[in-house]
Amino acid sequence: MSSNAIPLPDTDSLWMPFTANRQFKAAPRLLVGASGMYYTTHDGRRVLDGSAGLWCVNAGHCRPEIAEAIARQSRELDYAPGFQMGHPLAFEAASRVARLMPAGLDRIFFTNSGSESVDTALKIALAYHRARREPQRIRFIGRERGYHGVGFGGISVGGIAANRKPFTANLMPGVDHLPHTLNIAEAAFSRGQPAWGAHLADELERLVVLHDASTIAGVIVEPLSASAGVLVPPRGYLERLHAICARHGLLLIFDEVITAFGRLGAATASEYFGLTPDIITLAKGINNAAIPLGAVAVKRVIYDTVIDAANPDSIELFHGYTYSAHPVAAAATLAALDIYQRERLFERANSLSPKFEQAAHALRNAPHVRDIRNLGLVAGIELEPGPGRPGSRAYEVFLRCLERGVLIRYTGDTLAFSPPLIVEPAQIEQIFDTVAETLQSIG
Ligand code: PXG
Repeated sequence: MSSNAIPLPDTDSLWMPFTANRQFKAAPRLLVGASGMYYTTHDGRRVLDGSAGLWCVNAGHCRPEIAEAIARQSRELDYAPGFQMGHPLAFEAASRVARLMPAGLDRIFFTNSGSESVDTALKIALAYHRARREPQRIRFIGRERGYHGVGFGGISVGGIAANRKPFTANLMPGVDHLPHTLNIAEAAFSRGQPAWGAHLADELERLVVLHDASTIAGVIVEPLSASAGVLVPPRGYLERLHAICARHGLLLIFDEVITAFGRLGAATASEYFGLTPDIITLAKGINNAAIPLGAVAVKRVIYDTVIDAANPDSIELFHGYTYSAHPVAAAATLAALDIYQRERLFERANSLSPKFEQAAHALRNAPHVRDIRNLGLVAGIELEPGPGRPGSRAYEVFLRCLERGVLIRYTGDTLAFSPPLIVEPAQIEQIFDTVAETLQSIG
């Protein structure tokens, strides 16, 4: 421990999320500061952030403009009720977010997280079909290995077995799943979108036959599935899903909690792929993760249909959160979107992505590497499972990289990379060189 180490707090009371609590508390790893591309650890070390926090700090850490906007707003109007009252920044933030969405998705509902955005999107889909007098459209189609947060709606349409298993008896009814698109035998080491796998979208057609289109409300997928190990959509796959949804009147929901706000080099993955879904879920990068906020962008026709179905003086959608469009979160959003625009960070991500791809794939022959997948400023390196439990080797790599000054993520046996969009080419090298050295060093 260096001389500027900070004493460790008592760790007993906190029940940590998605963490092996006993393992962590036996050897805590604390972050106490951040700036730009770097974190500072409790023992005074600077660590390069290879994961943008949890895929969310797209403009880099502790941006003064965002901090000032938050401070100013906290002094001026700390909180305003969002039910039957409004405040200007809520409307301004909605307009600004809408401008970044594909044409037509210009109605914005604010939440506080990605999980809430997903549950909100599912409710809006159901409300829409009710409003257009097809209330029997109640089913949703998700996808294996999909991650849509941790609400009951999200884990029901999600396809990560561990997140569902303890709750299987309580999941939302009427959900079916598409197969996931990862096939290492067919598509190992694909650069960008794999050529193999578009036909997997036709499974949706099969599910439509099975359940009948008239019972299905919508389909929800991550355009690029991040949390379950960086699953890049095969070329043509999303286009086919889109066409099948359109043919049968199913709402297509893109969960862009990770992919929106520049991760793939465009404002949204929808824009990147040239597709317009019906609903997009947002969070994380929406305000550079400076304060919790999520949002759902919907096509105007969906909003109009739900609104027009109610009496003019009635609440149209019985849904919302105490903190929907919290003034401080809205102020942070405006400041973050200004930075994205001023610094052209989405374009920057786009122009860095060939370099990022090349640096990731340079590890192709490193020990234990089974597959490498990438798109935009996202990469996944899947390792051969270690001799211990699944994920034990990836955990060891994560720990050793942290010791070497680079923070990465891992999920199962896959290492995941998603640096802030301000990353410099030399830092991209540093991230992957550190992983390469680490892989050489472990047994
Ligand atoms: N949808 C998607 C696509 C996500 O990636 C959520 C919904 C839920 O968001 P909230 O804000 O409720 O957590 C997410 C969250 C990881 C990791 O390392 C990914 C997420 C969260 C934490 C860790 O893969 N994604």
